Amino acid sequence: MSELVAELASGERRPLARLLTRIENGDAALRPQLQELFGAGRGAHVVGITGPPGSGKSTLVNALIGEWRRRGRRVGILAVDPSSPYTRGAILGDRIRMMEHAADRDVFMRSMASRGELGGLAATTWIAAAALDAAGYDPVLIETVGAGQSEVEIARLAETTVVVEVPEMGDEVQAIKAGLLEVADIVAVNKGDRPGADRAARQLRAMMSTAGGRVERTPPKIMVTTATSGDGVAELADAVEAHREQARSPVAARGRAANQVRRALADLAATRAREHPAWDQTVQEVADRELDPFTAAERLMEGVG
Ligand SMILES: Nc1nc2c(ncn2[C@@H]2O[C@H](COP(=O)(O)OP(=O)(O)OP(=O)(O)O)[C@@H](O)[C@H]2O)c(=O)[nH]1
Ligand SMILES: [Mg+2]
Repeated sequence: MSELVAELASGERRPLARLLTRIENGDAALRPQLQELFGAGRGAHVVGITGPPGSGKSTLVNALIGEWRRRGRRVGILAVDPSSPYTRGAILGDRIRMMEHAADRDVFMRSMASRGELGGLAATTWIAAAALDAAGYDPVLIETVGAGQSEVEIARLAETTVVVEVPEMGDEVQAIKAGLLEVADIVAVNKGDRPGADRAARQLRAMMSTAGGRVERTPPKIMVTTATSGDGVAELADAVEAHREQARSPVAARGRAANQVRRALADLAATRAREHPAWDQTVQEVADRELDPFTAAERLMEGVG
């Protein structure tokens, strides 16, 4: 066993924190160790928590941590912020909300921002999840702030994805349906203490059961939670655990693996193309409309294998 894996297995926090910093910084020296890092995984359940800003994701994560601690689990949390300089405040807020568990040695919380030049935030996140797994945390929760494309992508990497919504969805529903709900395994209609939560849940259920083009997918489970009081949180934890087996079916595992390889391939190709001696020249030719972007990409792919 290498030093890296042995350190993680020791259960000490400092080596894990150091490793996460290296992952976040895209430290190229880590690349040869990734095989070993992934091999050291203990099979943690990786759970994505996503949804629109302010829907209560962090509050719900905090409540879920409490629930899983009562069940004797060690919980790892990655709070991922794709637009970090912009939402520093949100992350600070997350920290404060999860402060309740700050002194708990069996809870490891870390905020991740996009800094790495090697691999995008999605890749960085799943490598970080592998590190938490190797360190013995299970489940590993990934909270993503916001509701854009990068969040959807990060959600796709998780084995189980919980989308946190609020009752007052109104006309947004159609727009949201196209994006986030597509990746949801479970939808938590949070702020269940507000009027209309049960109605919103019923509407979602009706909508999801008639949504076309998703025959190969089981419709998501729709639940109502109140993160602030804890109502529905144990049921949500149960639903997440129940989904674990489904997430590990050969078909689901293969789909996830394909996404990961595709993502890694795109990152790798982009990085290598930027190192290509013809990069500057080629980009300029595209800017000058002498070359189309596809031919340019093909040129830059030559000899990068
Ligand atoms: N009434 C009510 N308020 C809630 C509930 N859950 C969360 N909130 C409140 O909603 C606000 C936003 O909660 P957060 O947990 O920060 O939401 P978030 O989705 O993590 O927000 P971002 O990370 O900024 O996207 C806070 O003021 C919470 O106290 C709930 O179940 N009921
Ligand atoms: Mg949050």
